[in-house]
Amino acid sequence: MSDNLRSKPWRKSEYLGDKTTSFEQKEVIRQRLKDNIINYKPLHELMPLHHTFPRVNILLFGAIGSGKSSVFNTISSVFKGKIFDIAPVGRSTSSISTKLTKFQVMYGGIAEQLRLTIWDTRGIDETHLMTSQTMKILLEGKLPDRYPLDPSSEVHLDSPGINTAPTLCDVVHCVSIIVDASTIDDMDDDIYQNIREMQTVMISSDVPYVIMLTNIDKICELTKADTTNAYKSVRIRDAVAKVAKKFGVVQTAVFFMKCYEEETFLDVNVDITALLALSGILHNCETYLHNFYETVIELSSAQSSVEEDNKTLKAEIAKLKGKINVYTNQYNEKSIERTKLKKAMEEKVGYGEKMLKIMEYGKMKIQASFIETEIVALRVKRDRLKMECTDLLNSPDL
Ligand SMILES: Nc1nc2c(ncn2[C@@H]2O[C@H](COP(=O)(O)OP(=O)(O)O)[C@@H](O)[C@H]2O)c(=O)[nH]1
Ligand SMILES: [Mg+2]
Repeated sequence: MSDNLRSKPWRKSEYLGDKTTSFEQKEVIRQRLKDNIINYKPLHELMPLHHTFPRVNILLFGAIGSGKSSVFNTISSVFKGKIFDIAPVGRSTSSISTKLTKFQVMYGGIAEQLRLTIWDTRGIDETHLMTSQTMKILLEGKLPDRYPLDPSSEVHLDSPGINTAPTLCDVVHCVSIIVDASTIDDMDDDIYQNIREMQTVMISSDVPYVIMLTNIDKICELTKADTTNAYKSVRIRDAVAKVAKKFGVVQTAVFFMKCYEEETFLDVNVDITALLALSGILHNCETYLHNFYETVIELSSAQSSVEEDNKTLKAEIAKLKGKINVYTNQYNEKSIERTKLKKAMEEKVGYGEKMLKIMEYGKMKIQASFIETEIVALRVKRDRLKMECTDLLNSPDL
């Protein structure tokens, strides 16, 4: 395969234009892509006002060593703004992550989380292929975080921690099948057949899946030098075409990224490529939720209305505070006026005019106290909502 770049990207992206992008422009693109995902709310455009579905669940599935944990670590690093390895990454053929781990992606400090969860699994090898039953249970969201997952052995549904009544919030909304781009041709046949078999389980469970190519830096020097070159690289284009054919998917269902392995600093090109791939996965999660629209609405309302109402109340309070400032100023002006009037009265100047001013002042005073009452009522309402929020956050269902 030839190693060269096309003059125009073989895959169009609204972010990466045809022309060479400067470093400064790339910084802006990275921020825009990050902001889009930070502000991502599942099925947001189709939600009634104040409704939010909590988060989407993305399962990483593939052979041991294909780069599943690295995919999570890379995404996590992008949002942390520094290299951040949470999921253990193994260099040997036997994976070190044996438990199903449900990772939250944090951004801008420990308290903020993206509305997505990434599920990392141990992965499969020749002697530990996944059974259809295990995949089905996994997709149904019955297995808790930290469940010791041996893909080849049976899951006992009476084991502790099993969620026997999962809702649409608990299920997998998209599977990302991780494939090492440098070993597409050398993939063990048992592993390949197992992934194909699992694809049929995903189809019968209505869960969309995509292919995620890792190690793209290993098959293209130009991509190694600048990861966004992957969009113009003939080698990456050919690898995408090959893997799409191998797994029976359309080429647009194949995404790719270079994972951080030994770097100590972030690279804007690695970040952009990873963010574009994650955006593609989120798009597939949206498709899933769209198919279960009614249930999504049902599950969204209860949790979010309190949160949204609280925000609205805060905005109302801020507005009222502004109003009260205006009234206070007017009140003070009137007080000064009153003092002057009193003085004028004492000096026995035009009695009718003074009376009018005094009445105006009284009106302002009533208005101000009315606003005060409104503020107190809103505070009570807000505090009640805050308590409701706390109850909800502590509820075992969340
Ligand atoms: N050069 C390079 N190495 C990668 C990439 N993705 C993963 N690796 C390396 O591949 C090895 C296996 O990755 P790991 O995430 O542990 O695979 P897992 O078993 O599927 O979780 C590790 O040494 C990673 O650093 C990549 O995109 N480029
Ligand atoms: Mg791993």
